[in-house]
Amino acid sequence: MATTPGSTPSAAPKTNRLGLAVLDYRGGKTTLCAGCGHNAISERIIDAMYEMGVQPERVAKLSGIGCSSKTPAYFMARAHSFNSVHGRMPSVATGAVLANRTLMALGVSGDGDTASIGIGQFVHLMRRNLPIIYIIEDNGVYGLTKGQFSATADLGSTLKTGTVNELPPIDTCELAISLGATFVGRSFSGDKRQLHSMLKAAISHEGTVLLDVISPCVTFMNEAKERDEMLTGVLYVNTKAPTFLDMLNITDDPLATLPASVVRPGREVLEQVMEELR
Ligand SMILES: Cc1ncc(C[n+]2csc(CCOP(=O)(O)OP(=O)(O)O)c2C)c(N)n1
Ligand code: SF4
Ligand SMILES: [Mg+2]
Repeated sequence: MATTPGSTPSAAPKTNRLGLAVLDYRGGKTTLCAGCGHNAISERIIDAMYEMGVQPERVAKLSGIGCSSKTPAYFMARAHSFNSVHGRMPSVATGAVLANRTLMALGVSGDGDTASIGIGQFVHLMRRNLPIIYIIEDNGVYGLTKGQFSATADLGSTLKTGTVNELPPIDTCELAISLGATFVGRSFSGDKRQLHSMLKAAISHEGTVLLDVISPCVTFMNEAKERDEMLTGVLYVNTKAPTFLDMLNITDDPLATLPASVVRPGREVLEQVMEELR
């Protein structure tokens, strides 16, 4: 290492097993409110991916619409990214993973994106055991559209405006377990240690991971939950279930790399199909 005479050599940056520094896992500067829980979750994702030595270019970040769904722009700039339509991330993620199983899918969604407009797509994703880490950044409100209650808001929780929620919440973890997700957990954006460990475990899991992360919206919500009232941690794990890729016997190679001779049926096959339809 080159040093100026009289100066002490500066320490080389710490790197992971790929020789990458934590800087290689960072993204753009956040535009979310100061103190938003979602920012803390992005930080934990950066740390966990760095420590696990995940190649950023192997990751596909997928999201819907919402403050939470904007966050993939704030971590892992070197990864692939697809910001989809409100509540429609699961179908985009399914297509991406089926087309290229070498990708590690990381879905980031909100409670509105998942449990309100997106509930139909969410339930079908959870029952397929598609390999994906699906994070719900759960604040009980539609933060991006200025704080309407979502379907996960606690009964009796209040907005800063004083409006009280009178509907019972959907428990996304309970739903995911009942539908067949194979790694289900709940954490809190402010619990650095727990969330960090759960993300690292999630990265190692093969199958659908659902992490519901309580993530306060400091701008619109008066928090009804407090950390001590919530049961957090990994709630369910099943490492034996076949993944959707196994069930469909999906080839190891990305579909886009397969030659026409493999993906296009020959004339005889087409003639046989036509014959069967006659
Ligand atoms: C089809 C459609 N309907 C409604 C909207 C308006 N909209 C944008 S974000 C959002 C809710 C986001 O809430 P959530 O997923 O909880 O994310 P947060 O902002 O709280 O992180 C809504 C209703 C939209 N963009 N598209
Ligand atoms: S409005 Fe709420 S959810 Fe959106 S960035 Fe601000 S604090 Fe976060
Ligand atoms: Mg929300």
